[in-house]
Amino acid sequence: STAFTNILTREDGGVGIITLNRPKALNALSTPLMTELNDALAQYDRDDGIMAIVLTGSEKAFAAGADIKEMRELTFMECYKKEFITSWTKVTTTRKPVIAAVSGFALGGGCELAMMCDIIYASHDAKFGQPEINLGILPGAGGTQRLVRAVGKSKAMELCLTGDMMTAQEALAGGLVAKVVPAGESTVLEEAIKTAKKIAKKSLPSVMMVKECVNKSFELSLAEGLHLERRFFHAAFATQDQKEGMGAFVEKRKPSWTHE
Ligand code: CO8
Repeated sequence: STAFTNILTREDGGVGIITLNRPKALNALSTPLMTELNDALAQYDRDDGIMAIVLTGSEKAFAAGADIKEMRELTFMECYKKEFITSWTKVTTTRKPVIAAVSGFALGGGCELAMMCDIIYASHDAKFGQPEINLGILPGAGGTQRLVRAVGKSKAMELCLTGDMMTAQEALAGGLVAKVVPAGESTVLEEAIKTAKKIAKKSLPSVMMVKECVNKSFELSLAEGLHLERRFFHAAFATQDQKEGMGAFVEKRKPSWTHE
């Protein structure tokens, strides 16, 4: 497997774990880091031994945003011609589920990267925000779009216009995160891995179909979304895992998935 310098990867029980690893820069998202992240995600998506992915950072920062030192001197023409950050979206096209385990700062592009994931778990001291306004710019990868869908217009406007941070508890109340892990025995990363392992034990085709349908709910009308879901539901009856899953239930045994 590829040697990475800005991220760490390891595998555990069918779960691929990617750790953003630029601790001195609070995991600022640079072009080299995002290129490695894209590659690691693509590798796990192709790997038959991996059923789910966890993306995390350090205790102090999931990621404090795009790398301001890299962006400082960028011109419009460079951004435009080179399509700056346009390819930083591999998380959104990864077909296996991706869980973000957020500890510390998830700011700017860090918050946006977490929002590209399918589930966000936050530690009790996680902080989310879109501070781009303080740099004379605006969010560039979903801060004005995904955040609105997650927490509603008023809270998203407040965050994007003031640059203020939101606590893990506020993020939970707003529906941005699925769980806040309190200080104590287990870390947010451990909780995310536990959930990823639970998902890794399901039939992968149904996992992927669920993910595709839920994500399409953001793009489609209700009628179109329900139609897509119904067609996938029909298609699930073409899988071996449907026969196995229902057979196992009726025969009162555990299913043994072939993922086909
Ligand atoms: N870029 C580059 N370096 C950073 C960044 C960053 N975003 N954030 C922190 N660092 C560096 C600091 O420069 C510092 O480096 P050094 O030791 O060399 O001075 C080191 O990390 C530690 O940071 P601080 O000393 O500032 O640590 P504090 O604990 O005092 O403060 C904060 C932590 C509050 C998180 C603070 O670092 C901060 O405000 N960071 C910037 C946050 C920010 O503005 N983020 C938005 C960036 S713009 C953006 O993300 C555009 C989105 C593009 C889309 C991306 C798609 C995925």
